[in-house]
Amino acid sequence: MWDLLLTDANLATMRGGRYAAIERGAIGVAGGRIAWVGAAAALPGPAAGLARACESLDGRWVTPGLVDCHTHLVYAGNRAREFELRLSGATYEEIARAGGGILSTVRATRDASDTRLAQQAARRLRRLMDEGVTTVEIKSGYGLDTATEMRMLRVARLLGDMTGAEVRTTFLGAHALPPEYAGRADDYIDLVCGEMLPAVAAAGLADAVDAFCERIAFSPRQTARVFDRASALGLPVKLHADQLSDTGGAALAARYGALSAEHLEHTAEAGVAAMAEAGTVAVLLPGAYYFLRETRLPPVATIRAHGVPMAVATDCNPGSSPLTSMLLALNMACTLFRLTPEEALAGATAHAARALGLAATHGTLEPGKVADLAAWDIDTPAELAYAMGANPLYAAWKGGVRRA
Ligand code: DI6
Ligand code: FE
Repeated sequence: MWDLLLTDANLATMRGGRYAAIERGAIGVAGGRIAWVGAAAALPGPAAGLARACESLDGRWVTPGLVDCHTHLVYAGNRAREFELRLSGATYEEIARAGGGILSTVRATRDASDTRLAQQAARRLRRLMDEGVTTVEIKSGYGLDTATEMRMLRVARLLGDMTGAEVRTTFLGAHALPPEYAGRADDYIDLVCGEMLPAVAAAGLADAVDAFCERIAFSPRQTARVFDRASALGLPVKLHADQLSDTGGAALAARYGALSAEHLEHTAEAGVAAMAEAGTVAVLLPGAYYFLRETRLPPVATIRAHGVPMAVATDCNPGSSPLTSMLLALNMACTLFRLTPEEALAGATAHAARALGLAATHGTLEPGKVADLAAWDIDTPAELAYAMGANPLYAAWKGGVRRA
């Protein structure tokens, strides 16, 4: 006897990163997992006898719950003033070098109470969930001292309890150089490796470790030191790679067997080939490309040609992508980066789960996987990427429990 049976649903199962659609399908849920998926005609008996609860979805589409695999959504304050400055000609890099940018958010975050941080972040997370997100990755990186980095990660974990979303946390201590270490980047990396990483690992606060490898942040050599320490502590790595310039970040990430390399606007073919070899997912962040008015596109055709799985995420953060809509990210992935709507949806489900190391349990509609589901008022799955500003979410389930 299943706990729940959804019938009269069209399913975009996203198996193998394709729609792999099943029309007139059904899904059985037991113990929070998907127990059965298939055409309703193939159900092993009359619906009423199979589950304690039965719900007809009247021909709506069901997809896996969306996975936003790259966000910085815990922070205080905002950067609307910086947005104005950029619109009158200042660049993101210039603002960062003048002590604004990420460091202005660091000041606001250090000053904010846990309660305030959690309230502001929960509002952003609920916006994502309103559009079918059931799993979200959240990075630290606006504390840049041990206490505040750990506070950010604790708040991120707390958000899971507050909202019912599944939260995966990433330690991003190497996001920017804090003012107290100005001119001493190697000393700061000593702190990240010698104090922050061991403390974060001992407290079990991070599922992965990230760094910003960029000329305004940390060099490949400094990034490698962080990755060596993370690997020694048994934590998987991922990297903000080649966003503003080609520092060889994608290849560096691949060398460490990274789960993912992200942004990639300036990645050359050799970096993509290394990712293919290592099984590293390419995480595309069209919101940041759009909001920074970038012109250099990530090498999508090359990524596709090498068979590297592409994920799509919001990069929700106050400076380069104040975006709380996965559906808009899907639209932008298509219009700006030329993904197909099918690739975009795979990037928000199957491949996003892979980017978080959750491929075995999340991201597709398959028996045995966690029953994270989204039901949509649409006629074709391509509509999810097509309609701008629409929200066709009808219902969402996290672990088989209805959330929206
Ligand atoms: N790249 C980004 O796009 C975000 N972090 C990063 O390393 C931006 C973070 C910010 O501007 O606050
Ligand atoms: Fe980011």
